[in-house]
Amino acid sequence: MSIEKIHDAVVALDKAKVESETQAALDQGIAVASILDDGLIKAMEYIGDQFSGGEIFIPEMLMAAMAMKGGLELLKPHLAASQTRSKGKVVIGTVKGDLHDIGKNLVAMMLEGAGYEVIDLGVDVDSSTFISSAKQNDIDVIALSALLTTTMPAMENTVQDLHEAGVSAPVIIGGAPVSQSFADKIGVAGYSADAPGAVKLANQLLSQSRKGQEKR
Ligand code: B1M
Repeated sequence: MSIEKIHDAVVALDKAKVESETQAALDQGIAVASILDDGLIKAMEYIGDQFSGGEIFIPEMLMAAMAMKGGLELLKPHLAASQTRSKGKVVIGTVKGDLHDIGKNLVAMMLEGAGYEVIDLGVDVDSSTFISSAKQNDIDVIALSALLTTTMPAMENTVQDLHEAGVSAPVIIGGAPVSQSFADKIGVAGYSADAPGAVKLANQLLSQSRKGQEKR
């Protein structure tokens, strides 16, 4: 069946096969939501678990993410047409002064693969850009990345500036020099050491905020 072939092609890190099998599934009239949930996203969850378990490493995860992105590109027009609702909106960027983007890109891809609408502000992003994007786009989660110890203060400043600007969306952080204790110190909603963990964090935060809204 095409869905299994899509799943297996992502796990095999084969972007061309993901694209051809996704196109075949679309041509067969298989539901877009099923291709996304049971094919691409399920495969990325498997990849994420393998990464967390130390069975695969960053190059494989990056290749899987790129393979999945190939399939996602084919689904995008259909997702818009069928008005499939996104899980939520995340704005992501690497903080001011920091040009590293490979990990941030991985997090963005994994979030997209998990069903989020991701606004990627790129690298060297100042706090005012995060603030305006969060305000203009009704953002659910703000994800900050830093790879340099020298840009950790920029992360802290961004969090302070968001707070002072009245942006209430939860902030999550990650990147090699960042830790849970730093997250606690700067008062953000969560820290993740890796991309699959960032997806889990976003899922948790959104389900908490929806439960809070239902109680009201
Ligand atoms: Co630079 N660099 N670099 N670098 N670079 C490091 C980070 C460094 C550790 C190398 C070293 O010295 N051993 C060091 C930092 C030392 C420190 O601060 N403690 C360093 C330095 C010093 C520098 C420069 C200052 C070098 C110089 O010019 N003298 C300079 C700074 C430029 C700047 O940013 N202003 C610089 C430049 C560069 C390049 C441009 C050459 C290039 C970046 C290319 C690019 O990104 N497009 C580069 C690279 C490639 C690296 C290393 C080798 C690899 C980083 C990487 O992509 N890792 C790095 C050494 C290393 O990490 N071993 C190094 C793979 C990536 C998938 O992992 O980004 O950690 P990572 O992402 C992970 C997690 O951290 C997490 O999930 C990802 C995947 O699971 N994560 C998040 C990341 N962001 C998240 C956000 C979240 C959640 C999780 O949101 C919630």
